[in-house]
Amino acid sequence: MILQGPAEAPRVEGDPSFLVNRGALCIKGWTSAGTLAHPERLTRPLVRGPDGRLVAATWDEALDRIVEGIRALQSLHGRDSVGVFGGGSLTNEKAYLLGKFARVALQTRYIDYNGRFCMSSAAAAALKAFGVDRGLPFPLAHLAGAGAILLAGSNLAETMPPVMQYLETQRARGGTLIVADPRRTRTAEAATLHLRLTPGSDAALANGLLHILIRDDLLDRAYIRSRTEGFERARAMAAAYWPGRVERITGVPEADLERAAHLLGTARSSMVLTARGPEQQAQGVSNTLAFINVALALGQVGNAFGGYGCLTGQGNGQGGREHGQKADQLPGYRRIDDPAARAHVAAVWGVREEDIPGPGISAFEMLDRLGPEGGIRSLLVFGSNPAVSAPDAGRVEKRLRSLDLLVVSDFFLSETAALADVVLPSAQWAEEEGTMTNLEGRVLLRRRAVAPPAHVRDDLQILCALADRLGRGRFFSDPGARAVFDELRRASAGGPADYSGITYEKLEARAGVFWPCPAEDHPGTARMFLKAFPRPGGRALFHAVSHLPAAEEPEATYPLFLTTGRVLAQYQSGTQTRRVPELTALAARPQAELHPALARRHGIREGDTVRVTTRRGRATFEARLTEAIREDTVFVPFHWGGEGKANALTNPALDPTSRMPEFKVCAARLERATAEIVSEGPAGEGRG
Ligand SMILES: Nc1nc2c(c(=O)[nH]1)N[C@H]1C(S)=C(S)[C@@H](COP(=O)(O)OP(=O)(O)OC[C@H]3O[C@@H](n4cnc5c(=O)[nH]c(N)nc54)[C@H](O)[C@@H]3O)O[C@H]1N2
Ligand SMILES: Nc1nc2c(c(=O)[nH]1)N[C@H]1C(S)=C(S)[C@@H](COP(=O)(O)OP(=O)(O)OC[C@H]3O[C@@H](n4cnc5c(=O)[nH]c(N)nc54)[C@H](O)[C@@H]3O)O[C@H]1N2
Ligand SMILES: [Mo]
Repeated sequence: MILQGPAEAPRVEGDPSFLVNRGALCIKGWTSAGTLAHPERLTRPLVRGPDGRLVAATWDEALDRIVEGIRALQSLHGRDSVGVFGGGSLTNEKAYLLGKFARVALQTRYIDYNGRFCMSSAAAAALKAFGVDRGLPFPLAHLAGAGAILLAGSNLAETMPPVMQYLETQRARGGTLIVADPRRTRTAEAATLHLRLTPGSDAALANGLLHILIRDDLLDRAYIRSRTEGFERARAMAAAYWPGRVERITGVPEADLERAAHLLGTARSSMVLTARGPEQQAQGVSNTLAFINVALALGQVGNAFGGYGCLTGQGNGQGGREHGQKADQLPGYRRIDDPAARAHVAAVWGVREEDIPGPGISAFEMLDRLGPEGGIRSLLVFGSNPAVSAPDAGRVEKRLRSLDLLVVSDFFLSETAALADVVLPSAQWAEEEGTMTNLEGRVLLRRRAVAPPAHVRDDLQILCALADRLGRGRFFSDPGARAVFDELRRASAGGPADYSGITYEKLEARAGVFWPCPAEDHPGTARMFLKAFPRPGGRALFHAVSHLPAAEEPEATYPLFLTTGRVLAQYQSGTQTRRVPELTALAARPQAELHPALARRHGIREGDTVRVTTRRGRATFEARLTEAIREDTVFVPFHWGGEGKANALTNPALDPTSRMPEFKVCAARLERATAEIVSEGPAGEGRG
């Protein structure tokens, strides 16, 4: 992206020479300057006064308040009484420094981040199957060369519009696209074949595809023999997923299943891509593994214009999951319980290995332990808005309110910041230098284009100032992003995500560098798995996966499936996009997508206010009638707080491995709301 014009009215344009998007931006990209000089921008620290209101304060007052609070809590309740919550929109430098801040300055084990709600299932599955997690192990542009693509639970026409150009080219070259989604999305409309599966039935669908590939001998047996292990167990499992049974579980007609398997099995190359649809489930890791099995059986992983990839969501959703803001992780994608990793990172940090805390707990588990009962009495939030985006958000909001000290760094007063004791105004994207690692594993340099408003600091400065006041300043000098990156390079050296050969100079000279890049004269690794997998023995591993029902299935009181996700013109918890007029003009209110037949049964017409209730809470939406959705399913976006907060409804059932919540499936009841019901009170208050 290129920013032009004076800081007051910068203009954002795509860069046609940039290899990832070839200049294409989505509407949120070209309106993104709207958040820079916005009238609601936070420009002073805010501190909660004795009367309970947030009032402007100096940086000294705000930082002192935080440090006094932390010291008091830690001396009374121990170091683990303070937790840290990060995000995948932070630069690599910030994510790295936040992890170090938690372990070295606060010396707490409790740190996790919003990527737990996003990438954790795909990450865990890729680690199990391939030994490493790099979202796309090949450049995005390779989609255009694929013979067949299976896109499972991704609506990239709305969530990553610039990618559509590659799918269009792929189709123009005779390629085919299969989309598995309970809704006929804009993405599904562009597909050769749409599999409109029942929410939560992905593992059955993938096993059904594997069954047909085996039955009809569409496998790559030489590849399976030479490059994989565990196939026999997966084959035995798939034997139980004959098409008729899979049709009963998934609702996908047998004929469509057969056609999908044959499109994949006979194409010149094939790709299987997953996104949050199958991943954000209590069976998210199994679902992803079942799709990986399909790509392995087709002999495609490591093949040109084929393979498996997950479509990472946030701007730095990849780098954000590599450098230590995850509870069990140290920089370079190292494990915090690995003695060698600890020793390496301790040496870079200049601390004793035994002083690095052990693993903490996952995002939702940590949020659920906030307050006196759970023992985490203070939380520092950098780059997330969990009051809106966490599952069972009513419960999470109660926990946030029970904290002794909540600190939020943000550039707007998000719903979470509005609950805080101290709010720190931070710089945003165009105002600071740093690196981001995109969905392809390509490390990119984000240049500073404009100066932040007066009195606003960036997160690196904030963390260093806090560390200094905590008496740990010698580990956190404030040398700026470039120096933090150089330290990150050393900390990542030799780890799975090795950045040691990447420098700012190299990033300035090129359109990014792919990791692993273990030496300065190394070109980076655009394509992975060409010859081997980073697993013992060098082979990829099949997993025998069975379909298990969703944690909560429809029954008499809650007879419908509820699923949640995104719309084009809003982003995440909406803190940024709900403030941009061009975007709110397109998506002003949260709408519930209902099939006309379902709406008729409930006496609901287009535009009516409807109430959706689950075991956790209720929320109200404007009805949008569409035949694109299954009759048994309601879809709501999660970009709003207040009465239209989708996460007042969602189920925090967690995947046993990734600890990913089940955002994509729960059981719900639908009613037409009367005016009285709408004005009854904030959503999520009524607990069913
Ligand atoms: N406009 C916009 N774009 C975004 C974002 C945004 O907030 N707004 N956020 C970014 C981020 S962080 C992310 S993670 C990505 C997410 O990108 P996507 O994964 O494309 O987005 P979602 O809308 O969450 O979910 C994708 C699809 O999963 C389907 N789905 C629901 N339940 C199931 C199921 O059980 N199985 C299957 N197979 N599919 C199911 C939904 O109908 C939906 O169409 O988008 C990124 N891009
Ligand atoms: N129901 C439901 N819930 C979901 C999902 C779903 O599909 N359904 N998807 C989940 C997914 S995939 C994700 S990624 C999460 C996202 O959920 P959140 O983490 O809540 O997402 P954002 O709205 O991006 O929140 C980022 C906040 O940090 C601020 N911010 C951005 N950049 C910076 C920075 O550099 N520094 C600081 N200090 N602040 C910054 C923004 O203004 C914003 O307030 O939501 C999850 N929740
Ligand atoms: Mo995400």
